[in-house]
Amino acid sequence: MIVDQKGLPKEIVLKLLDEYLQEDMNYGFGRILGSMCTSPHPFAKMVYSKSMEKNLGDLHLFPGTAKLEREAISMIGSLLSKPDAIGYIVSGGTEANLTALRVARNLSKKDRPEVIVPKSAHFSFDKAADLLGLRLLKVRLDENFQVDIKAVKEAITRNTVAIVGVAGSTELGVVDPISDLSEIALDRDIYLHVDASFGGFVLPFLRDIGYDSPDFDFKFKGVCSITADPHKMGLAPIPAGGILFRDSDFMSVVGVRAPYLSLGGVTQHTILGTRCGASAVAVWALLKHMGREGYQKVVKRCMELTNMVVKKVERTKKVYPIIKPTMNIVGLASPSVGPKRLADRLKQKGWAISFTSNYIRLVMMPHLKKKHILRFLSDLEVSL
Ligand code: 0PR
Repeated sequence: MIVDQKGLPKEIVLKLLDEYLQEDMNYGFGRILGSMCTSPHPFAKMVYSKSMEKNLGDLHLFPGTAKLEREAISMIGSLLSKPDAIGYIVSGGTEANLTALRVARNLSKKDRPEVIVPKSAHFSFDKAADLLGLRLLKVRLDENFQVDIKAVKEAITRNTVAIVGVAGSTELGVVDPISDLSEIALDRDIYLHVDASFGGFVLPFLRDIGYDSPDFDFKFKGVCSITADPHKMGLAPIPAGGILFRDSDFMSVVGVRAPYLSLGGVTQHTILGTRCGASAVAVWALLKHMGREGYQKVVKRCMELTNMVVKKVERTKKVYPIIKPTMNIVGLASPSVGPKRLADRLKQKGWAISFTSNYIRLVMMPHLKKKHILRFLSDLEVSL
């Protein structure tokens, strides 16, 4: 395809666009059960679309947006027991995890840096390891799919620069024993990063509404940084990830001077230069508009759907949850039909779900309603 010499009228371009975009799935149809993203909140979309020229890479042009980013981080920090946390609204969990490991590596000044992650860690850590020249040690999980603490201790060497704990694993929503990891980190003086990319906007509200939700955040003194992404359960438009650090000292090892920017230059601590200010503006506006109560309601609804799935599948006797869900993610094993075959059959019926080698995986996101899940469960039953 080439760029035409003469441009096309907007109506024609829009028609052409539609031909492509109608191939995409739509959250509103209630058929997407395998995604950690959802339809952004309409208010956030409105605010975002008004702020698209904002560039957080040039703070002197956009000091108001910079202030909003700081406040957005402080509000997320308040959900994670640290309103004075320092951090950035980044492009997503991948960049957030990369940023954290960059800080950990630079702090340690080791020649052959190693990072310990649970086997359940998201593949963004493989990317970070590749980019940062880290050796990644993936340690086993216990019978609850949490990282095995003994295995973490055994994996520590004099080259260890960081330990990672996951608070809401991608596949099953499991929370690692962050309290134990924190103790190890403090004891051995090792950086601890918590990936709450998904759980960061679920776990604080689960506790509020009376669920027995595990502690995972800055409450534990060993936790140096946390990933918590607004573009997952935070209802923010993509891209919006969150990286938060316990204090500003951590930033000193990743500062890069941009000498020509503004009067006398500035120091950037982020990986990206030009950064999406609209994301920070939208996250700020959403947190203000939703309040804790707004998110509590969202999480409550998602958990009601999750509990409904667990209850109904138990009756079929042909499918069962791999573990009791901690949050709104369910792994379902189906001994009579393998997960791939089952996922294929469900796909034929119009459902978008993901699967692993042992189970199909459902993520009960805010775009789903009870009627969608009931329809899914009846399709599931005839697919077994
Ligand atoms: N950490 C955890 C625990 C994650 O689950 C994810 C993404 C990341 C980090 C990386 O975040 P970004 O994708 O924002 O960089 N987890 C989802 C997954 O891999 C991402 C996703 C979301 C995939 C929506 C598909 C989809 O439709 O499943």
